[in-house]
Amino acid sequence: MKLNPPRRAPEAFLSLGANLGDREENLIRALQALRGRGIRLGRLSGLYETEPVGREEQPDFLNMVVRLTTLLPPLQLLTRMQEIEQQLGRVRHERWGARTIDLDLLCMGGLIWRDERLVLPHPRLHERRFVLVPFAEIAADYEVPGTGATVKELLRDCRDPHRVRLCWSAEQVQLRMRKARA
Ligand code: A4P
Ligand code: MG
Repeated sequence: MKLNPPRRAPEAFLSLGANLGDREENLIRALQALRGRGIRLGRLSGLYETEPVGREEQPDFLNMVVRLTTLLPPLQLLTRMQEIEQQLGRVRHERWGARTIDLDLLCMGGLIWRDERLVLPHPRLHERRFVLVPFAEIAADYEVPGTGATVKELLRDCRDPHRVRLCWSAEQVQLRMRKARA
C-alpha cells in the first residue's frame, strides 16, 4: 500500500497589537484563541511597548509577532483572525468603547497574494519598526516573499523613527500563557 506523504503545514507570521484596556491580557487571550482548530502556535516574540504610528493621539501599543503553522488556507486563517478580533473587541467594547486587538497576517509560506480581503506579505510591514523588531526577534533570517530581503535586512533599512521598547521577554509571555491555561 502506498502511503501519502505527510503534508507539511505552511508557516505563517502574525502581528498582534493592542492599545486599549488591559493590553497584555488582550494579547494573551488572542494567542489562546488562536491555538487549536487547525492552528499550531510556534515561537512567540516578547511584548514591545511602541509609540503609535499614524494617528498619534492615542495610547501606546503593545505589539508582538508570533509564528504559527496551519493547514488552513489563507482566507480561512484571516477569517479566524477576524472572528477573534470580534470576540475580544466585543467583550472590551462595552467596557472600553474601542477596538482592543489588531491581528495582521504578515506572511504565509512563500505566498504573494492580492485581493480585496487580503494582501500578502502585509503591505506596510517593511515600514514599521513595531512589526520588524519583534519579527526579527523570532525570525531574523526569514526572507520576506517578494522582497529579496530578510527581516533583519528590512529592519536595518527601516527609517521609522517611532519608539519600540521591549517590556516583556518571550519567556515571560510563555509563563503568562501557561498560568492562564492552568
Ligand atoms: N487586509 C488585507 N491584507 C491583510 C493582512 N495581511 N492582514 C484587510 C490582515 N488584514 C488584511 O484591517 C482592514 C482590512 O485589511 C481588513 O478588512 C482585511 O480584510 P483591520 O485590521 O480591520 O483595520 P485596521 O487595522 O484599522 O487597518 P489597517 O489598514 O490594517 O491598519 P494597520 O496597518 O493594521 O495599522 N502603531 C503601533 N505602534 N502599533 C500598532 O499595532 N497599528 C495600527 C493599525 C496603526 N498604528 C500602530 C499600530
Ligand atoms: Mg489591521
